[in-house]
Amino acid sequence: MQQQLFQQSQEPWTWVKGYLNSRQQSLLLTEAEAYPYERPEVTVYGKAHKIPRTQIWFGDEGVEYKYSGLLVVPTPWPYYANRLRHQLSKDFGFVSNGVLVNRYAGGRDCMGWHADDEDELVPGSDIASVTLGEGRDFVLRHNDTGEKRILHLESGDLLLMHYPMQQTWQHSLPKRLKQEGTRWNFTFRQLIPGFHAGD
Ligand SMILES: O=C(O)CCC(=O)C(=O)O
Repeated sequence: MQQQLFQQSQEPWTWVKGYLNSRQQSLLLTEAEAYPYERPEVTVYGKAHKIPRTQIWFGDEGVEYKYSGLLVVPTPWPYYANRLRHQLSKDFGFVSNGVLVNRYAGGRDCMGWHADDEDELVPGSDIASVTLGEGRDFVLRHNDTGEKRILHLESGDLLLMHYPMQQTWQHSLPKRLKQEGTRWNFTFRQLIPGFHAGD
């Protein structure tokens, strides 16, 4: 497959536009439309609130993920999400044992500033993010300089976030009130299995 690779050489990410072809997008999207999403309540700075999007965590057995104080037990891998994980492994040697799928039902749904730097992530591992559906601005902000970058991620795009990006940049998906379409985002991660077994 011919791919267009945008490597911002001094930046710790690689943007692969059109990584998934239209057939791959359509098969994954049909599957993603049927996932049993949840809108959990999380506690941020001591205050409980429902997240402004829905999500589901798929992963290997024992790969539990703690997110804003919430322990998420993995749902077994669905067929096409698992196929994509193997494709990432074949194409980039990118290994993962879980994927967080976020569903943004229009431009009101969003994700605030954060870094994916939870303790259960395998130290030094990368994160692979795949977008489906509506294109949205994905915004990065450097921790020290405050410099911002906006990547308009379209359906089928892959963003490989290389170590140590999560230590030097935060990211967010801001509201875009004029946008109405649904966007799905798959972030494939490598977690330490059993990390939360004693919790
Ligand atoms: O939807 C996106 O592109 C961002 C997802 C994200 O930041 C995350 O899963 O941690």
